[in-house]
Amino acid sequence: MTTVATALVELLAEAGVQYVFGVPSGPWAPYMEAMRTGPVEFVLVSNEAAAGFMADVCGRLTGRPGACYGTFGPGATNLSTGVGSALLDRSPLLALTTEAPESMLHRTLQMAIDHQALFRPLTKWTTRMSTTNLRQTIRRAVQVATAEVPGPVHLGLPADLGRQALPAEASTVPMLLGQAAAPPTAEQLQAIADLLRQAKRPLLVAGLSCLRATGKEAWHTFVERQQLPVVLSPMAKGMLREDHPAYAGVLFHALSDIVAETIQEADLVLAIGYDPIEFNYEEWLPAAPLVHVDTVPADVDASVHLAAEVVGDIGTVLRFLATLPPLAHRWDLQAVAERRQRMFATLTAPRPTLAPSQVLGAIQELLPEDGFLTCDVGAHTHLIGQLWRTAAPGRLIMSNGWSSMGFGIPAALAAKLCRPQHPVVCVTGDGGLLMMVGEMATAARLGLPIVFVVLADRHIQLITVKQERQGYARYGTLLYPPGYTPASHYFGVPVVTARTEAEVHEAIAQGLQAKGPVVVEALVDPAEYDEIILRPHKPPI
Ligand SMILES: Cc1ncc(C[n+]2csc(CCOP(=O)(O)OP(=O)(O)O)c2C)c(N)n1
Repeated sequence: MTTVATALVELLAEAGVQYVFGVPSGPWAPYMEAMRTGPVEFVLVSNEAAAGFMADVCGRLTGRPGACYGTFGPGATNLSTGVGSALLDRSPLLALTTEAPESMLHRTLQMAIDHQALFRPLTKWTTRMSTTNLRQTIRRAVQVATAEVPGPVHLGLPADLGRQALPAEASTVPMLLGQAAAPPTAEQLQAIADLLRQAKRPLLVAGLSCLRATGKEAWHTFVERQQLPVVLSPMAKGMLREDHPAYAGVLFHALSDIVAETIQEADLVLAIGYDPIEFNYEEWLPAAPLVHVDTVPADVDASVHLAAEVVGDIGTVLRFLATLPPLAHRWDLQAVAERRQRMFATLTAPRPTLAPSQVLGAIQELLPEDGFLTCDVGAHTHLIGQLWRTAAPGRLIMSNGWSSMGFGIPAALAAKLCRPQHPVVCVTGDGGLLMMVGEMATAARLGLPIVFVVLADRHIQLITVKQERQGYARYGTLLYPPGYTPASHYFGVPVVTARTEAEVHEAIAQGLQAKGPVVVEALVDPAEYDEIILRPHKPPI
């Protein structure tokens, strides 16, 4: 007999789902059994928020929906933190939760809240499953989750559904991954070419949507031929190497005032795949017209002069741009190079005490180019966003749309599960570690060889910097009392404490050779953050 549980697991496998992450409950037992004997693996985590983050990262890396599970009420609310990441960082995801059975739907019930209401603002679609709609609902959910702009779908499973027999369905929606956006018209493409030709200093800006687009080779052809300065959003890192002559820097992150010097010289901004979820246009655009190319319209206020908007398939636009003959622009690439050098020199200036930039330098030296770096959210993210050299799009995994602390550790677990052949390093602040230290048990149990580098400065440092910039005293930001020494292991994951650059280097080198997870706790002095992060993105008006 086909039950709902066995059919659901088969449908997930058909959609390309390899893992379901979560914390089980009684009503989920039939699904666990279907996974134990079936084609999808269940991965127990310590907190459902991690399950959501892991599903998000699997979605990003595979283009197939990631999947996660949480039980009634608190399971679902925990899960919702990770589901929000898939929404604002744009990953296809299926969030499964146990809901009240039909008979108890409007009754008082232990743990139960309205999951449909909970997930409505966090998803592209939320619905409740039944035996009559299961197959077509899952197929439709996969289509919705993977269609541009990708995101999460919530599927509520009534508690008594799993063991029920599933009748055959006559007609079903096909299992299609989301369709690409429609190609733009020839007139729209020509309008971009005309504006580029008329401009003297057109600036190229690549954003998060580029990661999902085809046409990356065409993009490189275009950049090589035109040699126009390129600015990236943090999540688009890897679209151009940081040592490329046209590379001008990353928006929003450390020393963005130096990047702004180039931005301010532009007389046209061609923003490709730019998703304002990372940083609103008005925050950084110069007083110049904007050309917006994305799968959705630009979200701008009245201060922005939108000269052209091309809503559709980004790859088609990139392939068109690659055909343009060289433009006669007036950019001073020497000045761009000088700013780039100044920026990197400032970010790596020698420091008397162990600085986060030195720890990053050691990782950069030791992590091969095919490796993945995941990072958490904090002052260190601002440093990584500008300093880290990213070999290819997607190799630096961060959350800049949702920007949730606690993202980095589960992201690393998911990266290693989805890309077992590639080395994976995670960088997190100590605040982020505290949020997700339970997942060390998951890493240990799965035996995943990941190096977790903790930048231990004993504070939630980004907030101390913000307090000081606003003229307030430090308050409520100290994590540990003075005299803190790291533990020797977290749930069986060995911890190596590093106090100098040489110790950091040695510990990471050893960690990358290890057969299982390792934590390197680098006792850093966060002083450098004060000078390099949260810089102005525009000159004062
Ligand atoms: C879930 C969540 N809570 C709070 C914040 C606000 N926040 C952003 S960064 C930060 C501090 C992070 O501290 P830590 O992990 O130690 O990293 P550091 O800033 O020291 O690099 C906080 C509290 C957030 N982004 N996400």
